[in-house]
Amino acid sequence: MITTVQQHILQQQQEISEASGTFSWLLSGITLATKMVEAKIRTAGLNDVLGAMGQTNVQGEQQQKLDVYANQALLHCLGLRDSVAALVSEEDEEPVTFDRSVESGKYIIVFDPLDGSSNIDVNVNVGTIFSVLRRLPSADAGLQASILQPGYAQVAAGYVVYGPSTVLVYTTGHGVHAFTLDPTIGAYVLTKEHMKMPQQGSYYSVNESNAAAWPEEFREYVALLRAGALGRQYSSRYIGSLVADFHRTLLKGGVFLYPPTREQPGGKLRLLYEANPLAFIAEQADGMASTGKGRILDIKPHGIHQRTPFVVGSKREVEALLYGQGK
Ligand code: AHM
Ligand code: MG
Repeated sequence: MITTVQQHILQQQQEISEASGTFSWLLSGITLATKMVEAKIRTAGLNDVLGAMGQTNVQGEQQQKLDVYANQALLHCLGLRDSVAALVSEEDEEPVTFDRSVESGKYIIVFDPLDGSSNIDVNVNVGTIFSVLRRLPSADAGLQASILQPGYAQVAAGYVVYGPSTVLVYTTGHGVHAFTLDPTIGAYVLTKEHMKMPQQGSYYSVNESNAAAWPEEFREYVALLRAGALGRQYSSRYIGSLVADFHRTLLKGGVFLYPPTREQPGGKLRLLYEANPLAFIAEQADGMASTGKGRILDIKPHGIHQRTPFVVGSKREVEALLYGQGK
């Protein structure tokens, strides 16, 4: 018998403290939106959704038509759920907030609607990343305080990778589970439960064209991997879609890194909707996620679009960066 993601979340919900169906109803908003995005991507060359929108987003990046579509799909599908207090998107400068009481509007969803959008036009994998936070109960804690919680406070996180098949991976802090979209029935069906990242892998994944602009310790680290100092002969793999590079790292092990550069000393990737959710998943799968100095999930955010250096992957590789190769 198949298990759909909806059934799985309901089962998980009974095991965790969420007694009502609220949480599964909330996540069903995400799965619905990603199915809408999937349908658009699948036929991207046939309809007029490829290419740029002609405007830039809050990050100063060219918005692609599919970026805008994916953002609207998520805002629409989630905004209708009573349990949502705020939606925070890579594409919107400010959070979208809803006038709902603390009792009903219990959750905040933070998302990157279409990650890796530079890959859309060339038919390469893209993805959606999401993170769920609980609104802080205190009456005087404004929504901003609830949004800027450290990653360890996430109640759920996940992503969808739109690849040869469409795969959804999520955690609620009770393991990492993967579902594949079965297009014949339109449902995400359980394909891997309690996923674990290998303790060491054979791939490293980084945009090496930036090497001259990295801090010295990152250059030395990648040189060490190349030299086989961790007892493995590494190959490099870099898709340029974080979700796809992370998904491979989750399955095969190894390390993905986006170090700081001279131009971007704070790193390129965003903390709230890229690094935090993937760090939560990595740790749940026995992997690690770090800035190169400390744990991603411990960072106290100060802004919703804040960036961070990001190193994620198998324990062996991440520890080698943090503590040196002997560890
Ligand atoms: P995006 O959210 O605008 O798509 O940007 C994030 C992407 C990640 O998916 C990917 O890891 C990274 O940017 C690639 O950056 P670069 O082209 O500098 O290697
Ligand atoms: Mg992104």
